[in-house]
Amino acid sequence: METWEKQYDVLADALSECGLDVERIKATIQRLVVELPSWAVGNSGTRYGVFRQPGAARTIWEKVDDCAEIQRVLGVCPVMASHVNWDKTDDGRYEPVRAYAAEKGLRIGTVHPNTFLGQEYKFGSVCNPFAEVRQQTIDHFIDCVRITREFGSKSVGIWLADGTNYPGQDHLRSRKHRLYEGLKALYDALDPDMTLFVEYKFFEPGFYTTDLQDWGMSFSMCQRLGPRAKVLVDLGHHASGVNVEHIVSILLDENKLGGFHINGRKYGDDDLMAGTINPLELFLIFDQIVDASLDTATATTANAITYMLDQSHNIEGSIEGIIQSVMNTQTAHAKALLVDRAALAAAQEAGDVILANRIVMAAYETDVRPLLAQARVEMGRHPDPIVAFRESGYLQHIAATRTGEGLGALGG
Ligand code: RM4
Ligand code: MN
Ligand code: MN
Repeated sequence: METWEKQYDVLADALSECGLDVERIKATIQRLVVELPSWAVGNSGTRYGVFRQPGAARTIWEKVDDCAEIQRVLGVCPVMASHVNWDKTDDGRYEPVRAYAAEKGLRIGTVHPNTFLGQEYKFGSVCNPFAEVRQQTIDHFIDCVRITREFGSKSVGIWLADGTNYPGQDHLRSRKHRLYEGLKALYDALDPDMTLFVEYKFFEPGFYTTDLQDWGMSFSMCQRLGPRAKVLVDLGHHASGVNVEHIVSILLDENKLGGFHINGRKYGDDDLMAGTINPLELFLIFDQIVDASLDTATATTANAITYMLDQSHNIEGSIEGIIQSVMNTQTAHAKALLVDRAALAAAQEAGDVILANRIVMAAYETDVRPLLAQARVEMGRHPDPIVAFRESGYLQHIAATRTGEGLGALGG
């Protein structure tokens, strides 16, 4: 018997004694799907430079191969999200990608239009003061819907680089009106079974104003657009000190939370591996989601959330960085499933602040590694996906066979 197996037996007994249903918890862990970002398996980096990785994926086909390998070791990532301008096919057709992905056990997830890689976008895309650029953006959106359809995907995720750098540069309320018109054109172009995720970010590349700068702005746009528009929360897109789990709880309560771009941050939009810098925050976010999943008023929204990674692996190996990020996400989720919600409700009703906090922290402080290992083994996976990946020889294989440079996010 391996050490973790003994630890699992002890933990499972302890959790059962607390009245938790361990089998149900494992099943919930196994069901949490994380979409893999195609743009993170290619070379990615910062605006200062990109450290190229041996064997980095060069095409969407190779990105599918890498994501299939990640899925092989994890079992909870059968979906690859795409960023259209980094994932172009030679002939502009995408059904073949869908078929190739399906052969590898994957489907294509959220499709991200790209309205920032082009000289024309200097003053923005949909908010641009020039009508011809706005029209060009809308044409791109409509083409993205076609691509989404060909991929067999049901969601489009929009993040806009629109903003201004100087007071007076543009008329802010006019930009808001242009923003709505642009998003409405995209929303109206969607097939009836497609969802639009609207992402916000507080700054960058605009350093004075950003047209969708916080959840309130995304939320009000989504409200006006309609029921198939939902807010996407990128964990790195908030100012320091902002309480992200509180935002998540409000969006859940409004049934307007659509998805996440999960990553880690210390300062700004750092795109570090999920759960590496502030694992407590990630846990508290999942705590809100698990809580909402138990409430009939919010369960449908909570259970339909799309989880994606949005990261940039600048110094760590991309594939290992992604695997570790999914594992850290699972850790936060598993801990949130351990919160004794009945005891917590009682402590809150009694106004017992210390006890209420202790109950939440007891879950956070539980070592869930044996539980996750068991959940993985029951899915036919290795208890430690990083070890499985290292033992596979996949990295050596791609390093030897892929010559030339692979490009991903910011990898140009
Ligand atoms: C943004 C945002 C988007 C991502 C781009 C590349 O900061 O996170 O989701 O697609 O970067
Ligand atoms: Mn993002
Ligand atoms: Mn970002």
